[in-house]
Amino acid sequence: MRILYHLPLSPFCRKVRLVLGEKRLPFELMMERVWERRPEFLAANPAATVPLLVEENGLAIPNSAVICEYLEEAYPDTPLLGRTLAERVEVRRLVTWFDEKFAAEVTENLLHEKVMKRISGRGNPDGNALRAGYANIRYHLSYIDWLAETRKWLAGPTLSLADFAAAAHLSCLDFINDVDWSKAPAAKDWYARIKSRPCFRSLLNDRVTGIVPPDHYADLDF
Ligand SMILES: N[C@@H](CCC(=O)N[C@@H](CS)C(=O)NCC(=O)O)C(=O)O
Repeated sequence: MRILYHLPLSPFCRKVRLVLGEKRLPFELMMERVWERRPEFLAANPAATVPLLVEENGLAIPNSAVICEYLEEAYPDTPLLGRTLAERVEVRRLVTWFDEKFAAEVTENLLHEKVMKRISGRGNPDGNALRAGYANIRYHLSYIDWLAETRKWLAGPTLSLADFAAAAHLSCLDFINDVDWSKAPAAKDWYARIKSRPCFRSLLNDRVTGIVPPDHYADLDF
């Protein structure tokens, strides 16, 4: 069986889970406490990060961007990178936007500070980082709102990896109740649409010791 080594509140792992689900590729989830530096895991991924996908034939694929490119090449049914060259550029631009810019300006400042530091025993949240995260999420949410208002899906006319990258980050932040959906009605409608897809179900069932998600987290009509 294909195995995805992951952490439940990792947006990069969630993006891969969504892609695997959308492509209907069965997989088993294995939680990897990366900070424990398990030698077998380090041998497969010296970067010591999740996600790591291990195919049934033993091929080990680290890094969510590498995994998503691999899945697109290996399983081209249900394409997620867009149809035309221009669409594919826009999908990749937005995936990079969410996984680099949004991640650095929002996810790192909120999720990493509040959750990752605690579960990996790396100290307390930094107040300056939290303040920056709360300020930045407002701008990012209004950009997502504008994209959702002007396009069918975030990158254009078709559902793509850009939607899954954005939804992966937002779903982690929603789990810790840091997304004010009332400020972004079009983004909220888009998120409700993506949330009701079958590939999202396992994310909505995630439970993390010591953190209770808000009621709306798993509610499809939030
Ligand atoms: N660019 C990498 C980032 C992966 C990453 O940072 N994963 C985090 C969890 S969200 C991790 O494993 N961190 C390990 C650590 O902090 O020691 C990817 O897309 O896979």
